[in-house]
Amino acid sequence: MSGYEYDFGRELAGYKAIMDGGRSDIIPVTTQMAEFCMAHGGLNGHDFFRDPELFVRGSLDVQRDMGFHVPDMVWDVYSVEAEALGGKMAWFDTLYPALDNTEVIIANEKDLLRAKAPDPLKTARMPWVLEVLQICHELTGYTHPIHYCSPINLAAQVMQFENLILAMNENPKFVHKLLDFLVEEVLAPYINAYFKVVPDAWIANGKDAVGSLPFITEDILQEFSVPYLDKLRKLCGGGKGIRSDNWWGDSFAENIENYWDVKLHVTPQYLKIQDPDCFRVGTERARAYADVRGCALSFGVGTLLLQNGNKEQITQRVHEYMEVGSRGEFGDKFFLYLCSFSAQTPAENVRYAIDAVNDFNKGIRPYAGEVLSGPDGIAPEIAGGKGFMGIDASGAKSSQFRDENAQQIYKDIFESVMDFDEEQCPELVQKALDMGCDPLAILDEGLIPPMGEVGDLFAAGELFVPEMLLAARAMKAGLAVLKPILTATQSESKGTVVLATVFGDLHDIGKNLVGMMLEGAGFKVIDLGVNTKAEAVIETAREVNADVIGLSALLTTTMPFMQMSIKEIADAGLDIPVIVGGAPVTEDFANSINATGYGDNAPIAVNICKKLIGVAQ
Ligand code: B1M
Repeated sequence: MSGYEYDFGRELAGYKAIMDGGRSDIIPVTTQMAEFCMAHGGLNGHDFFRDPELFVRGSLDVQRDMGFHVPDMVWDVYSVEAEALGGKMAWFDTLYPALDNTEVIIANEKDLLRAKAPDPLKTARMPWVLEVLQICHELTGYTHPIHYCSPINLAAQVMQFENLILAMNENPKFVHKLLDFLVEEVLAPYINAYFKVVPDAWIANGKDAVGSLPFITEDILQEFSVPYLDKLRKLCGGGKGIRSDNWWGDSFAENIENYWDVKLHVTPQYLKIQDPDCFRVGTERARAYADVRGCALSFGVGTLLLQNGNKEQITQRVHEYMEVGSRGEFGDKFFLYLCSFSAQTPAENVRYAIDAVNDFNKGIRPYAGEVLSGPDGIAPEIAGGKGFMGIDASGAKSSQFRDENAQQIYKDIFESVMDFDEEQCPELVQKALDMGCDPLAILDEGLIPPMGEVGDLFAAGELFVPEMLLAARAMKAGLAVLKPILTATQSESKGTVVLATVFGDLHDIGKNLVGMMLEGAGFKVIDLGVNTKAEAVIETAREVNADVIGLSALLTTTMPFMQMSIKEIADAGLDIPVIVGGAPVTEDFANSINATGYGDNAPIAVNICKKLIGVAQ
């Protein structure tokens, strides 16, 4: 017994040993589960994420009762620093609070000059975080790391993701200045304050949802991410504890071993690979890499499998990851990660996962020798079978645009969009007009097809998000030349789509891509943004006489709001088709909530809209 009020025992000691560069005779498991703890304890989000004692005890009570190995405190890790810079927050009863990202905090040099460095001991909820970590230490004896929002992700929070990506292209100097400010004036003081107030503190773990492939390219990673993580480490004492461990996208890397080298550079303590990448790449390949480097290793079991899988699926995945992870000379430097338990994860699934870990540690191994992961692995739908971000795992699809007879100028316009050339594209559109081409044909044969092509390449994993944004920008520059003429000739849009991310959900990158693709295909898009209640959707759809309503959700916890929205739309007497999409949404779910259509990815969403309004077969 440790003498602390909460005793996490032998597995915690093993985890600490691995973090210190040592070995463990037992495989520890870590996770992320604040929302589950809140729901399980019947607590309200407004109190839970504001009262430090309630947050710590509420989390520890559930973690102890469920038999977790390592105390876990994961608050709304992407919003604390942005809130301290003046960002507005959205608060919910049953969900994590989140930064209301509809407002840009820093848009330009002027805003940056005005930005005030927060005081970690006084500003917004930074002191709340420090208090949480102090209380956790008092109650458990464990020095829980601080989570910070990594520099590039924080830049995306203060500028909005799309603005950041475009600024990297147009005004990289400004982005570098912003990143310097965020690292020097916000993150380093915050982390250093934590090192001062929490006993034995030395680990600060960056959270980086948009800071890895395929949100950014490998070039962006090298120019705008890694140098700032290095700088942060330097400003915080230079130790290995300054890390950023939740990068995705391993399966998109051109050379995966090189990508892992970079991951190991920013997180020198261990290499962590999480689903869906872990399953796609294969545990054995990662094990082989870690054997060569002699480094610690961690595999992360996916959120959707943990929420929707049955006992067998969960146990099998946990056992494979533990078995392969713990093989060989360095196998005693392995820990398992359970990606996240949401408010909606059934408590029995949490137990299945923990039982599976404990059984494996006791030697109960019904799946010994079975390895399902890898490029040829059989991933059930739950494991991310539909791909990541709607990106197909099965390789490139053939291009839609292969018309040998297409005239040269349309081809040139097509190429200019594919080259993201926002100067040449409008010039070529003007040239086509000067040559007497029909403006509608320029649109339909020059500007719209490359967006379809870009969407297909994205869906095939051959283009990343920044490239899609740049292509959309070039297309829009060309469209700007055509617009006055199309309006003058009263050319109709293909139809009007009202688009929104549902209530409680602040994710908009996927929805925005769908919106861009719809615009690229000639639709008028009314985008209501994020965190949208059904009333707003209904009101707007009525007002604009919408042809289609599109709803997006990225959290399993906000999927019920999708269902409620569809019901309210029907109750309001609107006879408008509703299509749905987003990473956790499946065709079965869409059918079960009476959605008219389901878009696995952006190009599919566009095709469904075309079919719904009768412009495609
Ligand atoms: Co969040 N997040 N996040 N996050 N985030 C997820 C979704 C999560 C799975 C990560 C994880 O833990 N494994 C997890 C959810 C777990 C669950 O559901 N139970 C999660 C969590 C927990 C959270 C927070 C609670 C974290 C915290 O505060 N502790 C918080 C929640 C805030 C809130 O919304 N209330 C949060 C915050 C954030 C950021 C702000 C940092 C950032 C969002 C930035 C932004 O959107 N402006 C973020 C991100 C980026 C992610 C991940 C990494 C990526 C999501 C994304 O943008 N994908 C995500 C992990 C993952 O997905 N594996 C994660 C890229 C996008 C192109 O794909 O949206 O799927 P997607 O869109 C595709 C298709 O799905 C389809 O087309 C698109 C293109 O092909 N599609 C449609 C999308 N909408 C469609 C609509 C259609 C048709 C097709 O018809 C209308």
